[in-house]
Amino acid sequence: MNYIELSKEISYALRHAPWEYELEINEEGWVQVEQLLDALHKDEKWKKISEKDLITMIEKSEKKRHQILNGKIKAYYGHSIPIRIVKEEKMPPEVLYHGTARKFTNSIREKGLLPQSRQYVHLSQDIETAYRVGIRHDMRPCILKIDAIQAWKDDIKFYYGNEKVWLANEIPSKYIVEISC
Ligand code: HQG
Repeated sequence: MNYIELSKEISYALRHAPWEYELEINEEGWVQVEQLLDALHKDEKWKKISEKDLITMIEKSEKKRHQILNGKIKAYYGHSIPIRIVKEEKMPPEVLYHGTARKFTNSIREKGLLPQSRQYVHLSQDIETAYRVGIRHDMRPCILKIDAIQAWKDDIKFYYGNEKVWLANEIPSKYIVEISC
């Protein structure tokens, strides 16, 4: 079983295209596991997939991307679908990080961090996580340091993704206190 490929397909379905799989997704991003399995079974490749495989996929993943609870599955973050996924508002840690490409930094300095094609800006709990996010865009990524607690005190809302990932609607540039490339 190729769990990485399975995880990518499930992320695609839950974050970006539930309608392609005829999934009913609720406002927190939950989908019935049975519905997802039925959709996957239509593909020869995933014909034998069971809920147990989904659980193994989650256990084996190097990142916490999906959760299964009470017969439902959701993606913790990353959504781009038009229906707004409601996330839990939470006080952020003092500092958060964001890894990005060198070519984006001028625009980010000017406009702040914007969600672009996703519903939320994605922030990282630590520098190492931010580096891994950034390297997807640039082999020598830039790490932005965000004064999250000041932003929060100024009424910018933060939402919990998982223990490494925080979300925000946007981060105005005045809270980006350091950019190291
Ligand atoms: C950039 C993956 C120009 C932003 C990751 C980023 C993460 C701007 C890119 C999660 C900008 C969007 C999300 C502005 C932001 N001007 N560029 N004003 N504001 N940007 O992929 O945060 O492995 O949509 O810096 O690890 O890179 O899939 O977001 O470079 O956790 O589970 O616009 O997805 O998780 O890129 O990644 P993305 P992201 P998975």
